[in-house]
Amino acid sequence: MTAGIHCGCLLILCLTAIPHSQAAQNCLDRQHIMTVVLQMEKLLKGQEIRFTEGLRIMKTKLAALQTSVSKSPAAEPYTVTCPSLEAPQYGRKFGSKYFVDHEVHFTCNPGYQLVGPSTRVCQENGIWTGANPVCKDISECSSNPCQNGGTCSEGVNHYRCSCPQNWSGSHCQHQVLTAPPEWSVMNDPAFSRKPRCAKIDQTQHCSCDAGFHMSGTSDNSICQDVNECEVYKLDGAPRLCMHACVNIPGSYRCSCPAGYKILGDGRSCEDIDECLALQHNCTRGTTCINTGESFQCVNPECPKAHGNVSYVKTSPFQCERNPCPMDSRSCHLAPKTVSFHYLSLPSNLKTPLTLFRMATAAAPGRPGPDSLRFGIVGGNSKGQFVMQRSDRQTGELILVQSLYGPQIIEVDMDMSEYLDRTFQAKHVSKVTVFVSPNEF
Ligand SMILES: [Ca+2]
Ligand SMILES: [Ca+2]
Repeated sequence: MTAGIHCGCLLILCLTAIPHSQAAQNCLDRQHIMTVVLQMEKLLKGQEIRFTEGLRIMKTKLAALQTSVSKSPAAEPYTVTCPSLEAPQYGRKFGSKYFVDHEVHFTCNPGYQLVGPSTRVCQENGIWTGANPVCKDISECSSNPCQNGGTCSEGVNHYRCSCPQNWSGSHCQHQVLTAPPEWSVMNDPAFSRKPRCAKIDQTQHCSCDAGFHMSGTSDNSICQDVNECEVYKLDGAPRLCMHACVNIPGSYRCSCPAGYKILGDGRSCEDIDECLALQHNCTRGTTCINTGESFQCVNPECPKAHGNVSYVKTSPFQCERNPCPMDSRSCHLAPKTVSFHYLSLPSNLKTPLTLFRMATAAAPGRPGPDSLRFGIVGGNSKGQFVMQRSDRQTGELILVQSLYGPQIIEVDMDMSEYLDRTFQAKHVSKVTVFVSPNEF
């Protein structure tokens, strides 16, 4: 269009530039101008055609543009979206809008672990941030929780260690023989030792001295004293000590009560015979009697004289009646001899048990009695003893109930002699039983 206007102006200039007076002068000049005008007209015509063609093309393009615009969904503005996302296998997806700046979140089912981003954001370019996450089975064993060669087995939300021989615990952390038992001495440094450890084939091997057992974990083991006294208190175990057991680090020892000594076997107790060892303080005139735990100083007295009956001491443990007047029956019926006997017994003896025998003997030159009668005639016993005849000339004092010390029991026995059914004489034995509090 601009070219056309430019050409029109050029034509007018040409025409006005020619004066009328000179036109007549030269017909050739006129001819020349006409040629130019024709050429100009031709040029203009060409310009017009091209201009018209350009307009037509432009109109067509505008019409096509108008058609395309009118056919598109003009109601909604143009928006960018991201492609839809799927929930991961064994997991869930939260969020269903896929426009710019919207977020989608991901989680996994129990027992599974999310690998990848938990959130993806739709970007302006229609692409999600990050990559799609996946839910992976949580490997409980991945941290190698089983120690000492244990085998880890996966479960849902847990694992289990299968321990090799001699190891136990949820992580195979205890040596089977050394898991701390109830009777181990804990929390006392004097009863603990460090184990001796050595590495063999990448594995730590530790051991304890005799009398100690290992406890704790394999990484942090300690040797604890075995309380032998407690171990042997368990049912069915042999008794370790006759009396008391004293636990010591790495071992034990037996102790005995005062008045007893320990024997060579290290466990048995024996009463100290203070009388034999001259460890007593009995005064002159008294006699030392050894008892369990201690001793007694005794000086038995003869029965007091009454009426025409009187006694004389013929030995430290024997009294004899003085001769009776011929006509005194009561004197003849009184015990002819009174003897004293002392027994030391432990507690809880098994019964029945014969403790004492009483016998008669024929004196030289005169016949012995042909019949004997025995009985318990005094003392403080309460049915624990019986007296019975064991043979023609002997009676026995039998313990029929267990005794428990400390206590002193006196039993007075008598033995009556008969000849031809006629009473001859009576003898009394006074037995004093010292019962020790111990059963040994
Ligand atoms: Ca011990
Ligand atoms: Ca003693």
